[in-house]
Amino acid sequence: MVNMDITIDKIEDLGWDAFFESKRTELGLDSFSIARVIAEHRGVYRVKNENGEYAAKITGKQIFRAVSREDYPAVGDWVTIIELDNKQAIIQAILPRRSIIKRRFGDKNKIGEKNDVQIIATNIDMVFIVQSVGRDYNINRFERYLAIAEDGDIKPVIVVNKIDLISAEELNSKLMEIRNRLSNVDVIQTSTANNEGLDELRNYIKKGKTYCFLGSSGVGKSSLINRLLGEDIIKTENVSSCSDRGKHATTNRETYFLDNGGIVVDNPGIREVGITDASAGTNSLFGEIIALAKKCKYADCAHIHEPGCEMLSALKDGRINKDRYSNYISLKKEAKYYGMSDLEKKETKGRTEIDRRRIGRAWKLVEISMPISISRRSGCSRLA
Ligand SMILES: Nc1nc2c(ncn2[C@@H]2O[C@H](COP(=O)(O)OP(=O)(O)OP(=O)(O)O)[C@@H](O)[C@H]2O)c(=O)[nH]1
Ligand SMILES: [Mg+2]
Ligand SMILES: [Zn+2]
Repeated sequence: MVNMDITIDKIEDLGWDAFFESKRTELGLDSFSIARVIAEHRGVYRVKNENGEYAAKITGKQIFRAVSREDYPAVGDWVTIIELDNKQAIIQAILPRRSIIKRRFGDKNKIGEKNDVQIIATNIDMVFIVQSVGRDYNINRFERYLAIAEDGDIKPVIVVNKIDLISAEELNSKLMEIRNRLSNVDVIQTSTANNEGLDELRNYIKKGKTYCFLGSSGVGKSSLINRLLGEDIIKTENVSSCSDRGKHATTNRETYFLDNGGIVVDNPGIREVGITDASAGTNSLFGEIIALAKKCKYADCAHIHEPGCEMLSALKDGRINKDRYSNYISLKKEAKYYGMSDLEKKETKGRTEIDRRRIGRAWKLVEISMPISISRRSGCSRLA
């Protein structure tokens, strides 16, 4: 694997610090070897410490005891291991996480159908949220990623990439739109084609800290990391010329070590940025909207059609931005479902259960016909 030959002298070079040291001591795990999960592929974790890298697994007993996805190790985790022969190891325990980036995936329109949580990475200090200025660019998507970052208590930085593809005027209007909508976030503009903004990106990266690149497929996450590495270590793939979508060149989460001591996690492109219980995130992300919500005369107002709703009147007279409002409402709806108690979830599920049974057959047909619609999409018949 790519980073195999990178040896580290001390565990601090992998991001270990006083926080994890104290957790380890608190849990009485001082006598066990520790390592960091740097990659995952189908239930096998690659873990690394000052003695090298190991292919590690968890025990059947741990799988049996796992209640949710969060009980499994994830890339970025600190774990205690038992070293075996041939650079194999068994993961014994996961140390408490300092931060966690997770998303919900599944069909957000079909409440109760499938709402799985995926852990993207843990113990991340800063997240770079990347979009390319191409046709797939969407400012709402930044807001979704920001909600995920805030929920994980991780500082986000917006990276607008491929700026070589548009004119200075177009770029300025995009940046202005970002500044108007997302005023408290750092924004950098980059191009791996002409190296613009790469020094600025590099300046964010500090020794012993861990960074994560998030964004859709094809936006240039791996290309940016290659620039930081100083050579093309990670495989990249051209985007489809007609749809402007990436081809999912990166398939596994993988950690890279930069010369300046920074630790960087590359991620596969994310298809759908479903938020989990990001209500905390949405609360500070939409500060001015929340303030209006508090002024609303109905305590349980949904701010969608209630007559006399303060938010709707602000929307009408232009005190709040229409796009921000609609993104807020849709994120809130998602977060609300996620924040429901188990009982509420069951009730909602019960309602959809009947519908699901009724459309059971149609459901199967949809699954079977999927590859056709995918191949149609990549065949770009739209533009032919
Ligand atoms: N014009 C231009 N092309 C770029 C830039 N950055 C990346 N690309 C190209 O965009 C394509 C996709 O880049 P990747 O780095 O593979 O994108 P990714 O985000 O890692 O995609 P996945 O691994 O599929 O999630 C490649 O052909 C890159 O050469 C840029 O700044 N400008
Ligand atoms: Mg990639
Ligand atoms: Zn209201």
